Amino acid sequence: MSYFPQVEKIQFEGKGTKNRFAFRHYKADEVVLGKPMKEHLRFAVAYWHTMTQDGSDPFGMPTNERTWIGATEMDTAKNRVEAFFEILEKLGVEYFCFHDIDVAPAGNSIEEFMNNLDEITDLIKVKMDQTGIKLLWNTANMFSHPRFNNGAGSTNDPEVFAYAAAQVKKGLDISKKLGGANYVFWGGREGYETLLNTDMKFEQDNIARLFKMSIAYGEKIGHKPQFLIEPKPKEPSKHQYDFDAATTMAFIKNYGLEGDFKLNLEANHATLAGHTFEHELRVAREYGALGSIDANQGDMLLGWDTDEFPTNVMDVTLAMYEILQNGGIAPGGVNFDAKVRRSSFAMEDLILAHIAGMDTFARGLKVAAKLIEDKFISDLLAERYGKWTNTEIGKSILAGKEDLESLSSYAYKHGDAIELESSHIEYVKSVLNDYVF
Ligand code: XUL
Ligand code: CO
Repeated sequence: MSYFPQVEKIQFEGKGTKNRFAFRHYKADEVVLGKPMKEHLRFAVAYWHTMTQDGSDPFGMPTNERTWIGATEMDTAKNRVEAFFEILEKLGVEYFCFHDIDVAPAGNSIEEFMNNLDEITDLIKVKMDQTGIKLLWNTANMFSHPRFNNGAGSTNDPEVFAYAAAQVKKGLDISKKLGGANYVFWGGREGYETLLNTDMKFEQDNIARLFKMSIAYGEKIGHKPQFLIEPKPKEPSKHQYDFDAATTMAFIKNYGLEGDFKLNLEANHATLAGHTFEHELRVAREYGALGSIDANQGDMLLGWDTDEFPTNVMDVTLAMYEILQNGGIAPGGVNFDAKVRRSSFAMEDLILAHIAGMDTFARGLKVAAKLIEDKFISDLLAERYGKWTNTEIGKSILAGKEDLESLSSYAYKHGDAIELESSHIEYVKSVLNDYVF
């Protein structure tokens, strides 16, 4: 049976099309900088927003019309698998991501939960084999259930830690079964409410302990996904330990995890941390730790994680520039960790929202590629830092030939003759506008 009988497979029709169910910019096989768009972008659909989100908010009841709700929770879970793969196939998206709890009901015991997971992921595997669609990453939801109210890896209760470990073990077993390319840890409750009752070092040591157990178990079962930590500064925790890319890199290095762990960066998490998305991508890229991205956008006027579908071409262009400069993000990808607005409650909005996100990324990719071809940004850098390579003093400092005394003599001799150059930032931004619009 079809859940979207009115929707055909989405085709590229170009900018002028009046067909809402068509790509205006995303052409999977169009070659950009020597690679087809689909290889640059490696789009993934997120199970939690697309299949389980009901449109409710703290002030209102569910709004979403969803035709896959069945007689029992397991019926619903099975229907969702069918509907999910129909969405992926119709969009031409080749990857997906999920939390354990998104795909299978928790049941009344850990055994029931794990059995449900086995049954549903077997079904998912059949669909993957039939369609060639692949698992970008899975993860364990260690933040929704009340047992995790004081964290999972960072909990004050070793029994909760053991439960979290059981979920991660199962997550890795599933990752192996489905050939997952990455495995994500997002520590929604790995943080604190007040420092008054918190042993910060002990909690972070324990998070690292859980990560090391995960690396060891992956090695034991012969399955080595790229492990990813997803930073976020807050929400639901007041303070999350993996605050942003730089803080998370300090954690990774502090615990010697850099061989196995990279970052999964999310646009709305970046802005919640007071950074642009491109800042977070740049930090990770410079550490050689840019693993994957969660594509969405926040709202300037709201202070929380609104997880909107990305439609801002300027922001996405700057993000895609970082990704291209990184040489791509495979085995990571572009996962739409994004949800339709409460008032976009129709089934078809799920398709339209992904088309909007995919078209925005296609445009961002093409503009970023043009910026690289034209050397727009590299020329700016070469000019701005030019004095380091085209003056004697610049060359001499970089060659390690100077010290404080020699530079002090130089400054005394030349000090007041420094010729400063304007950065012409407004002009630069105006030219960037010409690329984007
Ligand atoms: C929450 C968030 C998560 C992670 C996976 O803000 O982004 O959905 O992506 O746990
Ligand atoms: Co996310």
